[in-house]
Amino acid sequence: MSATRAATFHPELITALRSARRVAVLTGAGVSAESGVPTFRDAQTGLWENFKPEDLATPEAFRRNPKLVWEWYEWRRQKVRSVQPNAGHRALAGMAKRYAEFALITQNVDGLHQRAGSAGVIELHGNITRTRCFNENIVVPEWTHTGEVPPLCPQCKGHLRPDVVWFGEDLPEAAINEAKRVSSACDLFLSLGTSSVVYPAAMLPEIALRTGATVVEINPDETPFTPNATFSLRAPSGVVLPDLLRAAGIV
Ligand code: BJW
Repeated sequence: MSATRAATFHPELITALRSARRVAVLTGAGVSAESGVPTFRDAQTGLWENFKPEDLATPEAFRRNPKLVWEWYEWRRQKVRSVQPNAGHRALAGMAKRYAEFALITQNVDGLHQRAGSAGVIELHGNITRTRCFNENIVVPEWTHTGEVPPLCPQCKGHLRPDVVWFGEDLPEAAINEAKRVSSACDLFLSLGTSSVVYPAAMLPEIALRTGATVVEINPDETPFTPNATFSLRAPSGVVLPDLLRAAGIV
């Protein structure tokens, strides 16, 4: 079966996977889609169909209506808790073991890479399972459940919020610096399941290209980055990534 599949991939792509020494991977919401997590721009279903993500994932939206924003994240937290990592997440965890230098950068806030066994994941946009104080900007692991929505910070009594990065907010400095470093030092870069429209994450494959890496995009749909990719595989990552790695003899 692998031999048949191998024929479907460009031989230079297989060679790039086999000869790479330093690999960087950027993932987006599409990688979790096959687990049943709605992608960011498809997330407006059910209760949330009347809201645009840009009206919910901003500090202004939280100031305007903290209850609405908290409840949107609570809905998403419950969704994430109810799903499992998929074959794409597991393929990346396996891939890490085969390269001397391997960095997994994610825009996802769902923690599914870690649950699939990936270590040292660079989280650019935070993690939905953590909570922080909106005023003090510190992670708050526990609070008293008084029924208040959003719950209140035990220290300052201000609102708690998810520990994620909203539009207009800075990314965690260590995470974005490390992401830029590994993107400029790699010889193979994979861009998986991202619409490539949100910056600064969208600049990472461009950095990798500029520094001479082979850049592979996997996405069922075309993105603004597609014309620049060295190879573009138009398919779901949970199917094509395991196939590709098997064809190259990586996993
Ligand atoms: C599959 C699939 C399958 C489906 N297999 N694939 C430079 C130029 C222009 C604007 C800016 C700029 N620099 C900064 C900005 C402003 C802004 C920005 O980028 N705006 C753009 C929208 C224009 N960026 C920021 O504000 C960032 N902060 C910042 O830069 O601070 C300094 C600064 C501020 C202001 C001005 C200038 C500088 C912060 C960005 C934070 C993003 N936060 C979010 C929310 C996180 C919390 C949460 O989850 O609620 O992060 S927004 C949302 O988008 C989320 C995602 O991580 C992110 C990326 O989305 P992603 O992952 O690509 O998902 P989708 O849904 O868009 O796409 C899914 C893809 O999967 C699709 O392509 C499908 O086809 C595909 N797919 N099934 C593979 N099975």
